[in-house]
Amino acid sequence: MSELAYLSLGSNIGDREEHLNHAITELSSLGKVKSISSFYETDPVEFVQQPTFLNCVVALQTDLSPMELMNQVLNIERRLGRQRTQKKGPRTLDIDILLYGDRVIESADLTIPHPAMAQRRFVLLPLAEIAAAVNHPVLHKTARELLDQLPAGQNVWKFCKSQ
Ligand code: GSY
Repeated sequence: MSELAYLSLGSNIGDREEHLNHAITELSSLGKVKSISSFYETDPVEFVQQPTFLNCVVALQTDLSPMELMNQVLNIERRLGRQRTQKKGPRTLDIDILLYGDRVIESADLTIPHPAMAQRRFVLLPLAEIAAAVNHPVLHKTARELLDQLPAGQNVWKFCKSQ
């Protein structure tokens, strides 16, 4: 049965816009891309001594199971040249599965909803742009409510796409 998944994409090395666009094209082979948020320039969080990120959120209708989706996402990251050298450090492409329908999954390899999503403005702002009413199945709040309750901080601003 197909499910609607939400994925967060980020890049802070090289041609970030090209990396996100390339990843979205690759994601379209895993199901139907239903919506794409604007791209946002975002200050790095957690490990802050690194370049500014470009982030967006994509809604993907897919027949893949959560584990299959995770494995395919890892393949896309590898194809775009991601090397996991420094934890939380700069990356050509990062794709996180935020939500997979209303499913709650806690396995050794995969946690859904993404454990940090409710603290991240670079996730919640683009998510609320395309799915303000989507439910967080653990916190029982919508994307808009989670965004509204974030403390001030974490600069995020809309990116003007090049032609
Ligand atoms: O988990 C996503 C990678 N990442 C990001 C990101 O995508 N955007 C911003 N702004 N900060 C980040 N810190 C990490 S780690």
